[in-house]
Amino acid sequence: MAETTNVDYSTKIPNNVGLMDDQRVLKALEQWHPGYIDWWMTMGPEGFQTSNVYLRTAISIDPKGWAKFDYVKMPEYRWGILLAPRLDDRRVNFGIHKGEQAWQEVPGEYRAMLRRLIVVQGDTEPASVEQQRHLGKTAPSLYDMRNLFQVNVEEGRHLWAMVYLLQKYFGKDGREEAEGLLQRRSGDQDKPRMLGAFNEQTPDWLSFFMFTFFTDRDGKMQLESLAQSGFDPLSRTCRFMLTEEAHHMFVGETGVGRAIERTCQAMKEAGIEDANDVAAVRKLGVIDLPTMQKKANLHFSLSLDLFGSEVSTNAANYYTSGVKGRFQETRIEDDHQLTKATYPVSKLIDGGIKMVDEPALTAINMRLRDDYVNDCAKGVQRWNKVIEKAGIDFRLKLPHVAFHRGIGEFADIQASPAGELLREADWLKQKHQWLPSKADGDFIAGLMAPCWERGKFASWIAPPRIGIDNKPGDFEYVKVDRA
Ligand code: BYC
Repeated sequence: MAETTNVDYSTKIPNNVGLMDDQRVLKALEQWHPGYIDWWMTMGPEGFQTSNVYLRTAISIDPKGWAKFDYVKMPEYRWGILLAPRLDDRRVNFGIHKGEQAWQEVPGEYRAMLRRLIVVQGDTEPASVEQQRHLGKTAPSLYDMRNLFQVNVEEGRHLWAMVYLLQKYFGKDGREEAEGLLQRRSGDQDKPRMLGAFNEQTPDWLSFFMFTFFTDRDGKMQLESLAQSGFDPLSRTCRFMLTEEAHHMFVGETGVGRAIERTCQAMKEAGIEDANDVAAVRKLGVIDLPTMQKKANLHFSLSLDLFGSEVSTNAANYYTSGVKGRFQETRIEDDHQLTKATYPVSKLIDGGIKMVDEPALTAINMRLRDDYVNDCAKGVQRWNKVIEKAGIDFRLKLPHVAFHRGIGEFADIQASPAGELLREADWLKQKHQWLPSKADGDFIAGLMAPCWERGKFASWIAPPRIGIDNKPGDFEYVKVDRA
């Protein structure tokens, strides 16, 4: 079966890449499969592997009807390999190869670079499943539990997507890398996941929602950039992943939005006007807005680190070679080679933060980060609308890009959320005003009581406006197997 819009379910691994006719890759993937299932059973959602979950599965790559919803036990989810349709006469759209036919095979000189990018991308997918594996037990509703598991199975599918590319295009080293992706573990001392944010914990549901809002949005930006790649199979893979990614950010944005809505509602009912009266608000069994701000500060800053250094020769090389582009590359009006262009970069100069023009090529990471910050800011505005509508005098704000950074220009300094540079001692004195403290974490943990009755929601979160797949409010999204 050749590459099609519909997915072939006759092989063990559903796909639209003609695996039946590609026995070498089919065998390699079938050999990788048991290790993957083993990983899923040990590192996937803990305690829910035998429950029936109302999940969407990709059955086509037709944008109008690509998924179907049904009850599935997660280990039986059909993780498939799906690439967006091949575009007629697609070209390399940037860099020194601009205008050439897009590559259907890996160019020898870019092999190491492409492999590295695919492995880094692949590594984040299982990492996030590992980070979230305990959350099912404290789900604030069956609706939220289902969304968590949907995100998890799709991250699993995204791992498959990268493993397919490794197995098909990178021979022996591809196979070794595919194994490595099942060996590393989030937060492990000896074999950690590759990028910083993916070794942090996701201890509670507010963190999960912040993660899917902020960190999955980095995923969106990176996938958009890789979707521009001159290496066509990578581009097509990322284009299809982006369809699924949209739901993950929806889960994050509406999750935080619903927590905010519930807090504002409880404050109004109790007649509390001062959002900063944390003790009074917490007594209502909801999460106070200042704590939400701290969580946002944490997840935003960790996610900024995922863009690498502001000035990066790696990024310039990826771009010049045509392997990784900019966000919405083809919509940008310039020469798409950037040999003479500059881009303003925020830098630390003479003890202050200043904007400096750098060659646009080396500033590719900075530009993508700017696009990301703008995208985040729009979501924060939507959260603020909820607070404003409730008539509460409080607004959430993204912290300065220099705040709490571990990678890049600001990794070695400390700055306040307003971007004011601080001495170490002042930072240590004040950091718990800006980042969640142990006490904040304990308070949130105390609220994380499971709420698994159909149509019911935990005290701290409002119900969604509409159900998944238009299901009614009391729909049993997960049939929890308590055996
Ligand atoms: N942690 O030149 P530099 C997602 C390393 S999320 C640790 O500044 P470059 C998802 C870097 O590797 C999206 N190390 O950076 C979300 C390099 O090491 P080497 C994932 C880091 O290379 C939620 C050195 O520092 N996809 O999909 O321009 C749930 C200097 O690097 C970090 C991608 O990231 C870090 N944060 O850019 C599930 C796309 N940052 O080479 C999924 C693929 C940098 O000297 N990756 N380093 O040993 C890339 O495009 C690039 O590798 C990066 C780094 C943007 C990550």
